[in-house]
Amino acid sequence: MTEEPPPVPHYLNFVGGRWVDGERRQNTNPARPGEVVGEYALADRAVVQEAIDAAGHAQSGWASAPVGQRMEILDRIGTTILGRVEELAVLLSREEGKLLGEARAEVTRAGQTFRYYAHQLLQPQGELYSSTRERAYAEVRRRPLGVVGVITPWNYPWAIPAWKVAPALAYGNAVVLKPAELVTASAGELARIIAGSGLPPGVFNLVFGSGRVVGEELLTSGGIDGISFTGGTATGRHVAQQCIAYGNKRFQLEMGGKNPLVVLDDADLEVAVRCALDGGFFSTGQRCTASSRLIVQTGIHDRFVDALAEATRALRVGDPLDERSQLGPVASADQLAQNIEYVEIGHREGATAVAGGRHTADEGQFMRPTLFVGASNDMRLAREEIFGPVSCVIRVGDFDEAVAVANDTTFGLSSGIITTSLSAAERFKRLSRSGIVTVNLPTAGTELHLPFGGTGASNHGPREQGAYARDFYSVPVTCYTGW
Ligand code: TXE
Repeated sequence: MTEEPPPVPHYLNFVGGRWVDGERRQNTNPARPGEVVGEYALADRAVVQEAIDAAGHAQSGWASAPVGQRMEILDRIGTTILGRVEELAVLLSREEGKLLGEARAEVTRAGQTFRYYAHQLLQPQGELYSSTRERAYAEVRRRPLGVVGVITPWNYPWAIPAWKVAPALAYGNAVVLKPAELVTASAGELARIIAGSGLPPGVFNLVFGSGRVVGEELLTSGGIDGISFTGGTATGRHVAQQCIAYGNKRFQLEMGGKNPLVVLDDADLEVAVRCALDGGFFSTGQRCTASSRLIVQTGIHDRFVDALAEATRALRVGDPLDERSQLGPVASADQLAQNIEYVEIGHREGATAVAGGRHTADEGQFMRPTLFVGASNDMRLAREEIFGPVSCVIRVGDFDEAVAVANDTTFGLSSGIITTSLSAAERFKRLSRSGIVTVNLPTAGTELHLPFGGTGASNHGPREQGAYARDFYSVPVTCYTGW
């Protein structure tokens, strides 16, 4: 049995079914610096190891629990989240700066994800084959991966942990979750809900702390069988190296993007502007699927730039809890500094800001969305992930040039095209090198039942979400049977 969690706003580590205290840190509201959202307890290396050991002890019992019980628990977690959307969305908004509407959608998605994986357990779990030998057959079964370390970023504190933890639990694994330090209240609430779901102690564990201490312990511990990571590309590369060096762990990496949105001459201008605005600036540009490169054909270029610049300037930046706001604050001071630096780089590289531009001190942690024109694809502005509300327009002559520029990136997460030509849309789906392709829709905005992931520097390992998630969280076992 688990103990009662402490009252809000103190969030503790959850280890082997117990709440474990540690050195306390505070978590503040990016929209109102100084307002404390919650306090969380840091785990040290010993606590992390305790969590890994607890997971190791609990995993096989959980894997052999009746499917009905596993379904019921996952369903209960999802239903509890869905019953508390409003309250959890306000907390998420205060903690990360997300607009309340976006926060509601995200928390809802997390609840639905747990329920989705509850029902995935009723899908076929293997395949039956004939054998080339006489009086024999073969089957491919699935065995859980084991103990999974889940390392998550700050930009989707509910959706990303949910789409990793839910399939991990569904397929019989035990989990140690390490969330980003900016969003510990959301993770703490998720842990409380899981703690009250009837999940056996040790199957799910939560440890708070830095990547350098807590994350590193997960990467190097012999008790971890696999790591599922979402975050920056440089960190992802390090995760890969450590996983190989320490026990050849399985790893799955979802990293950055520099996603192109192509606008052809035949595009519906209104659709193009709506998609560029959403993909580039909504969620303050803090989405790995954000479209920060707008690749626009000459014939529509000037009309598109004029309309988009006007729409960008009209966006209301403000308190994320105010339903009239369209853009909230930047999630952290570090991220804001990075965004400001990239705007300066854009100016230095010779691009022209037609909306937004230089940041002023009185704007606090809020930033006006910035649209650059006259960019070329070799500028840093067009090559490096900014992760803020900064887009740049690159002018191209025709479809072939647009595709070449779109594909000229080390990343490959998402790409989009705005066109009324069925033929152009079809050719783009075939020629784009990214893992997600959209037509007349923003490059951001994925659905939980479909695979999510990229190519190149955006991804390593099997896809996340949907039925594809099973490929990471389980190991195929080929069985031959003679009779
Ligand atoms: O990410 P980090 P940060 C990109 C975006 C952003 C940049 C940095 O460009 O500006 O990354 O953001 C943990 N061992 N994205 O600093 O550091 C860390 O504690 C183990 C894109 O937030 O990659 C956190 O839990 N773990 C991205 C997680 O890794 C370590 C979303 C991600 O942190 C670790 C977020 C280590 N040595 C940022 N170091 C997306 N693709 O959506 C850090 N971590």
